[in-house]
Amino acid sequence: MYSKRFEKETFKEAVRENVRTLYRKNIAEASPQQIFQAVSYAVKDIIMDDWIATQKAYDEADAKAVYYMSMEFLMGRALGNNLINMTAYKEVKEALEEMDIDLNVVEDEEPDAALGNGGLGRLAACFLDSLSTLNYPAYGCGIRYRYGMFKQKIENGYQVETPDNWLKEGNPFELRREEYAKEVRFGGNVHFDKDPETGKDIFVQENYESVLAIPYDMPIVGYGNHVVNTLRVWDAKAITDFQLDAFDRGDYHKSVEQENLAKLIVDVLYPNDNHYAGKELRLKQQYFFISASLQTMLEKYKKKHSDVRKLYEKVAIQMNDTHPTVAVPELMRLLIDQEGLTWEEAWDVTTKTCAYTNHTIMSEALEKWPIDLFSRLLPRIYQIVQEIDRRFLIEVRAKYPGNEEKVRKMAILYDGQVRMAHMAIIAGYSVNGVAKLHTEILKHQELKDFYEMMPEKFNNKTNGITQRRFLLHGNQLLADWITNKIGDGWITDLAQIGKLKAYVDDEQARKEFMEIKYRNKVRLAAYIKKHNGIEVDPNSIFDVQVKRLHEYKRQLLNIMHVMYLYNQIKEHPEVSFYPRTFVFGAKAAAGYKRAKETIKLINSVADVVNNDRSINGKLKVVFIEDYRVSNAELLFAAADVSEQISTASKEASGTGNMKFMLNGAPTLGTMDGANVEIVDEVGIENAFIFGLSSEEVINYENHGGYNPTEIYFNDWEIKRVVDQLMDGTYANGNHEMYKDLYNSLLNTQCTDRPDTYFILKDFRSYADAQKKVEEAYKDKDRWSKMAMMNTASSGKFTSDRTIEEYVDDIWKLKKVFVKPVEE
Ligand code: 26W
Repeated sequence: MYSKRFEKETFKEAVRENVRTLYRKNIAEASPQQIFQAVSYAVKDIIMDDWIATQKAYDEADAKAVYYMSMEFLMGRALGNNLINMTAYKEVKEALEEMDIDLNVVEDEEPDAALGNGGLGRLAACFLDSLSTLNYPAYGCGIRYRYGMFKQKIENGYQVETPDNWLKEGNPFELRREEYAKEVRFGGNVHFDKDPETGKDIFVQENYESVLAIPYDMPIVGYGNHVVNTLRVWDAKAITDFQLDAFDRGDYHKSVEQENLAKLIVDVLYPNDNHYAGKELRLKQQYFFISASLQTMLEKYKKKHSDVRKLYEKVAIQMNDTHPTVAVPELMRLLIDQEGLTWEEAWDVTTKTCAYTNHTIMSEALEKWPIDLFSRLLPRIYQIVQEIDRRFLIEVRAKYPGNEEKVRKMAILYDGQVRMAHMAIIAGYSVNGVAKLHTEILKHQELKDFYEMMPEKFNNKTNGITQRRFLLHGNQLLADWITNKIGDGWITDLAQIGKLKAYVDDEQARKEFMEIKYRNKVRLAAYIKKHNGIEVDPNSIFDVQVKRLHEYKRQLLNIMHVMYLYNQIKEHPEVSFYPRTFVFGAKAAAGYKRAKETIKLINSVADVVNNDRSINGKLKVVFIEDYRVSNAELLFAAADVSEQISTASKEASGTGNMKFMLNGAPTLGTMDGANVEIVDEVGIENAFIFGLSSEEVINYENHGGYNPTEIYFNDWEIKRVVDQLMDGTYANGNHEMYKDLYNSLLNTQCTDRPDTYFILKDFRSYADAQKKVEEAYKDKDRWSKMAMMNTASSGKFTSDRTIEEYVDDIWKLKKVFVKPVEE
């Protein structure tokens, strides 16, 4: 039982009362959405005591806290997860059943909070879950986008984006906190002056535009420990006439301008993943939430402490990729201009407070702001960046005398641009990659110069995922079964899942394990039937690739292999073939042409294959529309095979790979990102590994690429598939539809190298690995052992482990315990 107040009857009464006061209805009259709202308000009410108690405990302990700064928090739905972490899920389910309400239906009424694109945003969400569960004081700081990640519709095989109006019905879990609003200033000019009162030198910003930042708080409930941390996301509002300086009062133009800026600034999440577009509004978003968050952090610190020079004793700031890096100069500004510290004092504080995580080596993802834009928008911040750069380059020249090449390579300001990654590394006291391989590539390739100059900053923190959402909530059948076998310790200590290894040779246990997989496949099959109108056979192999659509993730390799299998089945119907269902789910950035073409290709192949009666349903292809956290939970639970087929070296870590593993799906993948560590844990015999190694890829890249035409002309089956992109087979006779994809593989007319992602190069080895998957699956005993070994070996990949490492090596936090409120 969660707390004394959590009596079933009291809860039921609260739901009834909420329906009555919110909608003037009774339960029978209320719509499912109204029930969702009423239930959620009742749940929030119960959370509230612990939320207050937690913040009070932090205050009393005066504990150090981490501020996790992120442009993205891909939270998904809150209701089910909150109930899980309150350890009240089953009781609430029962209570609602007694009122004739199905909790699953209620949960489905909640829109996903999709304030993120993919891996980086979901990682932030898993981290918050772990921080609360592990009793660490933490604040997530981000933006309350009016529109989150777009909704994806598939029309005639094409992706169509529609706005994600997730706040339409109101968000029952958030708290608007108008009284903690902060002003953020953009543009204008700065001049140097003397303070009329103190006579000290000061910087005065004039003719700026102001926006008011309004915080909304969302509770982050820890598992069974009464800790509730806060995710604070900022909304923007114009400064009203009343709040304008006397000088500006009644300036109509100015107030309209400010109104417009405010509306725009938090309007929408940029839906680019791993692609920097250099939009001015994005820089505004970054400065907006960083300035508001840092002002709040400082104010909170100063309530208890008078010496801001010791800020780092109570605060760690983690920058989730370069997106929040403007935190470095903004903290300097606050410390110097507002708190009166010297440059040296402020630099000492900043460089002991800020730490940076790198999530990608894709060069097109690097944030480099044009200096003219940056300095116009943030004039005072730009001055500070210049000074950071000037002082850093003195150090570089001292260390490498006469080496101006080094200076060019390492400077923050170069070639008319502000290089945010360089600033993050120079100012951060820690720089971490997100999987072992990724960190090694950072140290020895991408960030080599920085590693040589400051090796002590570099460290690895292999990513993780929360088993509370991705097993306990997403796969309740398996969760119960595991608890039955080994107890429930795994929920907060995933290493214990290793105890399942004792059952791998137990035939009965394996039968039960596979029976649960089957039931989850039936659940997914029903979802597919409902959403796609396609019948899939739960006895077929469910082979799943779900992740953002990107060339380096190679969905194209997967679908071309499906085309290859289809050719073989058509040609040799007599050859035995184990039925296979290929499931895809992926959003493409709206302007990413090749990615969108790939979605169309997948859907076209699906149309042809699914409607070809001659193949007896041996092959099915399904594209899951609008892949997001909520349907991801169903997909992981139901997968037999986890497709993790990125070009080696390109996927920093991957976290979907871990979610599949946890749910008992062996990895079919390259030696990339965290796949390497998955193989370390589960054993190479329990995975299907193929393709070039990262060294081989990097070596080719350093020597002008490779020649795909050779493969094309020497492997007729590959040639046939490539030609089918151009012969209209999957385009109703249209020869142009996939021309761009075809060209990306073979054509050197395009200025870049052909097949930069080594699709043809890895094709044969992928097809061979796929053949091995089929062989392994046919052997039920062998497969069930493999599947179970994956679940049993997934202990390392909990975000609880990752967070403990961040705490030990970077943040240095202490646990704070919260006493439950008794009545
Ligand atoms: C500026 C545009 C932009 C937007 C998002 C650039 C880069 C990003 C992210 C860094 C992309 C991302 O989500 N990266 C993923 O981060 C995960 C968490 O660490 C890793 O598991 C994935 O491998 C990595 O692709």
